[in-house]
Amino acid sequence: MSQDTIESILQEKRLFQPPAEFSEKAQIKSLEEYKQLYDRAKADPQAFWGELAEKELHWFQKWDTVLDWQPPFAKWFVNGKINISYNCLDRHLTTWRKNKAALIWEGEPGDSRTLTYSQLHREVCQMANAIKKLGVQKGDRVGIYMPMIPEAAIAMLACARIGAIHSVVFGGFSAEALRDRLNDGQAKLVITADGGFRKDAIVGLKEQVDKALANGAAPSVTDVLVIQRTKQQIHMEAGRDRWWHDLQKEASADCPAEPMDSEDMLFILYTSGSTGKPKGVVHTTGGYNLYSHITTKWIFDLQDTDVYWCTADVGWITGHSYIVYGHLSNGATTLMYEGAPRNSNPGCFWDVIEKYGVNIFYTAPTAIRSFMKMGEHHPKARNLSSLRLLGTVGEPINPEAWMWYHRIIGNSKCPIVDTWWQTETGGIMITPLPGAIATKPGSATLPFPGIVADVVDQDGATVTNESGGYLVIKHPWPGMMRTLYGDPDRFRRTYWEYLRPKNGDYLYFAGDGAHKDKDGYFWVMGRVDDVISVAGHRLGTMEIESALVSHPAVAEAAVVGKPDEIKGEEIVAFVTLDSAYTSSPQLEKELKQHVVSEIGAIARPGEIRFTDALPKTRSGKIMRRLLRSLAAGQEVTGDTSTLEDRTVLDKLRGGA
Ligand code: 7RM
Repeated sequence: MSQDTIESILQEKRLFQPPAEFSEKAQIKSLEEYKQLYDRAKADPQAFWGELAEKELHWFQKWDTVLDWQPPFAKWFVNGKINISYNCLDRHLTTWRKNKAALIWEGEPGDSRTLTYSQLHREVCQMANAIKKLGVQKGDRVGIYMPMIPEAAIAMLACARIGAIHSVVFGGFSAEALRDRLNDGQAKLVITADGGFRKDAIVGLKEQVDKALANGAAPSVTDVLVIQRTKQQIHMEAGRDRWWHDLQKEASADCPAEPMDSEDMLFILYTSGSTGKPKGVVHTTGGYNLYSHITTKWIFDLQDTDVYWCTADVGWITGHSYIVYGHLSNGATTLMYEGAPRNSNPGCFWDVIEKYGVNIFYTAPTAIRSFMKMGEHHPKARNLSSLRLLGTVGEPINPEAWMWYHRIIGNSKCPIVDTWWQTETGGIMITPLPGAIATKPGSATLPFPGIVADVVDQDGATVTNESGGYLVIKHPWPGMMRTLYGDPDRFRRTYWEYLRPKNGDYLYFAGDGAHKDKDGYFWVMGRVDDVISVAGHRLGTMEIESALVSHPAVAEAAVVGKPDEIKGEEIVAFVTLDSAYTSSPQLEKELKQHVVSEIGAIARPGEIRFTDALPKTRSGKIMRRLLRSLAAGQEVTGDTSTLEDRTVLDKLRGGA
């Protein structure tokens, strides 16, 4: 981001106070209350988290120690026994919430379903018993590859109930990406559906599973459980594949939740890093349950009658923490929508809000920017007066989009929570508490109580002026990732040893750059590593490059992000070809398609530029900084003296 933009952002003068009528009823009612919580948590984190864990959650057995911190490895609520499925379901059944809507689901072709807490509990127990019968035991890994249907949440909760570790793979990923993730986690079972409705098409999920498992390529998988959704013809492999509706008929609805150790693994979720293969982020039971629960309660300001809707997919961390676990643990009503806005149905989100009287709405800046483009007449034609709180997540939100969201969707009365966090953090880290903290368009504002965030330089020292630096977290928190699955060393290196202050402290480095303004507000600027954010989805440049070079025509590839008005960034790939091939529009198409089949449609390059050579340093490192400027159509500035061959740059400029 250019210096100009940083300066203009930091000069943002608009300040939006929480509306008085909102604060009065809010969970956290004032800045003073926030500050008290924050200071208390900072002064005595163990007491702060221990008291919340006791008050907010059910434990089969209390812990001995709140935190055991052997940097960078943390254990929370040591020896405590807990089950998150119990906290999300069973404990509500003895209260008035028994027949409250837990999950409201709106299907893409217009079908819908509502499950009360007792109905959801019943289905989760049935699925838990069914997968037990298939041989799944405590500690086994289960792949979940599903469309946005209630059974996706049911499958997660069923795993959690019996202590199986789920690994949800976004339904938009390709068979290859699915296979890599199943193999990395050595999954025993895959839960999927025949297909799913995506925009105006049907996607063959089971078909992708078949491809992923073909020829023994994912040998750990012995069983596949298939939910019937689209009813298209699919192949069912005898002895391996079973229909859920067959097993459900025989499955008992009695399945006590397994008391899990607080530090037992709850799930693995893969996320892109700057190098090679995706990282299996590990979250454990007790700490994650508490952190997703309390952030949900305070940030989304849950009230008993709220209908809450998050537009993310359960395949991402946002869907895990803020569609399923955080909200059900609180006994809230969470809405799940299978559809997506598109030109043929540009108002579908606003229809859903009107139909269900949604009160709290959580979406991504990229979606907001596309709504702006579609025009305000769509939301204006619907009654959105039920909304009282709005949220955003996934990438920095530009002040213009923030203002549009505030005015057009929020009718200038709803607070906006711009929530900064990551797959790795388990829950929201920097955010307004909507009844307490005044907002500035484009800033995620202040850290959640218990989170010690800072902006530091390369030596890990606090940056004192507003010039910016690396965003770090200085103290462990309950929702933090515990390790990378099967690779504790990479966990240590990537997150905890990137920045090491002289005093030997461990800082968690998130991979983002940020600024802190005079009021202590955080302005997150985006990734400083080789991770691209396309429509809020994290993609590693290396993953895409590996996909490209796996095509016989490609000799070398370098991938960078180019600013895009709607999606935040678009993928531009610089490619050199094997001498037996020549560039052509046909080959460009083929390479794009190749990336789609290797990773999935979200990774499709917007542009492929063929070139004779890539700009490299003498030590052979591709100079992405130059490529980024070129991709954006900007002048290449800064130091180019380390370039091995300067003519390469001239050729690239010439549009070679
Ligand atoms: C929840 C999620 C994480 C990355 C993170 C940032 C970016 C997310 C914001 C944001 C600015 C925000 N998990 N990011 N939220 N940047 N403001 N409010 O997105 O693991 O998929 O991505 O997303 O770069 O590091 S994620």
